[in-house]
Amino acid sequence: MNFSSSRSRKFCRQEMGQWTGRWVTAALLALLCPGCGAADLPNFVLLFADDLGYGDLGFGGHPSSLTPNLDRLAARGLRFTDFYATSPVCSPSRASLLTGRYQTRSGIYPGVLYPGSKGGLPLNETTIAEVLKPLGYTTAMMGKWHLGLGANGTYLPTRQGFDHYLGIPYSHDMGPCHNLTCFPPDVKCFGFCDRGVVTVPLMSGESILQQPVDFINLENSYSDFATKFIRTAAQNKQPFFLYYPSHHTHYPQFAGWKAVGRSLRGPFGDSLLEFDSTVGNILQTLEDTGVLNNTLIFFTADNGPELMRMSHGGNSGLLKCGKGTTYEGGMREPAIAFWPGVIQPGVTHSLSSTLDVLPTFAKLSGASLPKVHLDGVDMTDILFNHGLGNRDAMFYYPTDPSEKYSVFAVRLGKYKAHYYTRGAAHSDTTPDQDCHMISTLKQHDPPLLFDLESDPSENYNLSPKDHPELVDVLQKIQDLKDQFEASMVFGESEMVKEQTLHWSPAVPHSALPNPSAASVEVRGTDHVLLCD
Ligand SMILES: [Ca+2]
Repeated sequence: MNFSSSRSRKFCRQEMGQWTGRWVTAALLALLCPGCGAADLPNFVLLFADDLGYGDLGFGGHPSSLTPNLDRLAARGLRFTDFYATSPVCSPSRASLLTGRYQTRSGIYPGVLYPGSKGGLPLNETTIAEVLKPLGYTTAMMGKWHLGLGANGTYLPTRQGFDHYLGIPYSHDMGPCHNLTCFPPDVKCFGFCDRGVVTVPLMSGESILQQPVDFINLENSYSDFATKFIRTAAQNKQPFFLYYPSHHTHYPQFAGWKAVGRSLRGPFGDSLLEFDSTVGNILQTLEDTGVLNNTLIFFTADNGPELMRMSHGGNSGLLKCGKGTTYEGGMREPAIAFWPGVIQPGVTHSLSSTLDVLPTFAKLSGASLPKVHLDGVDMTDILFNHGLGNRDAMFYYPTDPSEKYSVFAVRLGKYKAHYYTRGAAHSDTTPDQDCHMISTLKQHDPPLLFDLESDPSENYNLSPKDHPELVDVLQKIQDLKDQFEASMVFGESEMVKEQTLHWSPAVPHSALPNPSAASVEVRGTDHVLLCD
């Protein structure tokens, strides 16, 4: 696991290590060590699981999940106990991860984008890939985009700073799946996916490679794509950013030959294992190419488990409810930062969020921050000093944020105040009826208040009547909420724009459930996007 084959670079690193006794930013390194060029900029691998709960992983205590590679990252990296996504559903959570801004600013609300959505993440939003590109990074993404498709691929990853893309541009249940094979040899996908739309495509860049996608071999394709990308970047001594938002473990689960039947947990466990195997392949490739010690790997997930799928959904562990809700189970996620020799193994209880990834990568690379209102803060104090970090509060938006209701809950330190609560269909079927769709919107005045350190399950409301000492806490939270709301400028909603099936990726008519659903133009073996 050589840091670099260059003796001068090793010398520079050793000198810097002696000088600081710990990590320094790449920008500072470049300033003090002119011999260390672009190849010394850190690489970034961002792993983003889908609908994965706080209790789903082996290191999180799940008894039958099999995640040896994520467990390895957790054991040798820094594990976050108090890490949050910004939304309990997919698209808005992804918008915040890639921009460092709440989804309300970029207009990725309410709900999620669909194959026929006209809107997408606005091109004037700056993604992590676009932050890194000016420094000479090569960038790639594989997996689930879900930030829009648009006319002629207007909103695809290739238009948002990613040099290379292989993946499904939205959720893999957003197309008919009842006749598709999700597990070998020929186990059909469980349940019903969306109908009345085209089958789900696999895209390379802005062209369609397959439609419908071949679920059995999809993960192999991703692993090969990652291997090739990392090897090429390492050979060219070019810093890189690989973003892998996985389709696993969103419904319907799928897996290939190497994972099917191998976990004790059934389809969800096999799907999770297959994702884990790609994590292992990425780790091995980083090691084989000699760049592992110059690469930060960050892992987390977009939102909590879809409990309505029962054993085919995930598990939020001791947290209340799951996907679709602003209870902890909807938005609090497992997270790991792994950088051997640089980030010391351990556990941090510091409050952190997907919002903080962009500012952190920018700090580590010396990149300029976008000149917009960022909601994320730099996590380097947490990563390198195991410090408290710079985040004081977390604001919980529901799936349908509005200026009228604003945030449903606020976390300040160990306290969380719920101003509104509501169940969700995504979290139906659990014994706790608060999670269910029948639990309609309820306002709380004074807010429900929970101490998440002594009561992470949000069981015991601390009423100010019984706890007068907490009146000040509630006031501080209210002040923060007022301040946050004053800073919030809602972007125009991208979701309410017109939806037309003609915006969907085109496919050969023979592959369509309804041949009139899309038009097609074939060039060689690729099918291109057409919009009427
Ligand atoms: Ca999701």
